[in-house]
Amino acid sequence: MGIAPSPSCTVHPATSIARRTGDDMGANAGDGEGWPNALAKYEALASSLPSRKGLGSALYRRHGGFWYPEHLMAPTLAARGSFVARPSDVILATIPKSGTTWLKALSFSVVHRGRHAPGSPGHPLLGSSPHDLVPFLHSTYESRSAAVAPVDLLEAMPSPSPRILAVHTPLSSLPASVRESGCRVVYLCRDPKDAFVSLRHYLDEIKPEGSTMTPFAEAFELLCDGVSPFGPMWEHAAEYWKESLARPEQVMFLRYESLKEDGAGSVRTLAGFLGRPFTDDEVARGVPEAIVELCSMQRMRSVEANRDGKHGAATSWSFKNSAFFRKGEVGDWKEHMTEAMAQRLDGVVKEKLRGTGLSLSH
Ligand code: PPS
Repeated sequence: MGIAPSPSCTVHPATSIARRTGDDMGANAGDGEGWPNALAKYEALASSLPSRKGLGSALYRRHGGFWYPEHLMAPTLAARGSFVARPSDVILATIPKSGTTWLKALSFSVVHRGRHAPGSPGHPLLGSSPHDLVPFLHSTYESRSAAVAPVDLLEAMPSPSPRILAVHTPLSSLPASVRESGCRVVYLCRDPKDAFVSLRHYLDEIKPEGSTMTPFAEAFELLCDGVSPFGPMWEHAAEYWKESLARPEQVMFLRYESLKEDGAGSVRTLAGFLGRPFTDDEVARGVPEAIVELCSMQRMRSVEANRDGKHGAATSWSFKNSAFFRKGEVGDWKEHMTEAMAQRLDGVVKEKLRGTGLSLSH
């Protein structure tokens, strides 16, 4: 069992936590010889961690003060044990259902716009899922194949440079090299009520055949208790929020609702943070707006790879990419939660974030 991160901590504690918990045992977690033996060791460690029923059909494991879907615990620990970040890397961090897919598409378009103009018919986002263009770090570590060691896969990535990777991992459990390398981290949060409703729909859609979902009311209670994927969600956001204040050049804090409200403005801010500000000429040509349009729900939904393609085809949990695109609205929680539930969750989140200056409810 890991050490719970301190809510008031603004300094990245990953290195010291790794030493204390011993979950860096697979120094060779990524190399060919040690893999997948190292994964087996991480799986043994993961299965020894405290567990609890989750919000959908899967069990959660607790590590470092956060709850992880069971199948992602070992890959997350393995990534932490061996991933070596580069200064040029871009890491996108979210709690599930906060707009990860959208942020992946936007970041890819911004970073690679020199090579792929957002209006071009051959743009990669019109042929591939954002999740294939910007993989989750943990997905690389889910591979059981001895032939493809995660470190080699990650080293071979990408063409084109820089690497853009996504994580749901709490800041305090990221590989230490993320902070040490100085690479940029973009965090996207969303109103917890909408994220919860979105999560429930998603979990229901992707649940393995024959499995049953935790009832809605029970799942809501778990959420309010801090039990959610990579949650407590307020703690997850607070860690990144504090880091974005302490190290604004490395960590940027974004909101789903702001992206909806001012897409082009948000994309311009994102581009600046990523060291690729739009030129006056690009602004005059409407490039930020073109990126917003390319990554819009409507456009993304119409792409065949997003409609019929599969996510996680190489892993044990595979489902259709269409599960990542539902409504994409702000305030959809009103269709699924009572006012009393909303007030309860808002109250819990407000209380937990007291003194941080952060508010998550929209
Ligand atoms: S995941 O599984 O964590 O990667 O899911 P994530 O992408 O974070 O969240 C899915 C929700 O984001 C909505 N979505 C979008 N909103 C706006 N624009 C675009 N392009 C977009 N793409 C996905 C998606 O519909 C889910 O939200 P809900 O509320 O369920 O519609």
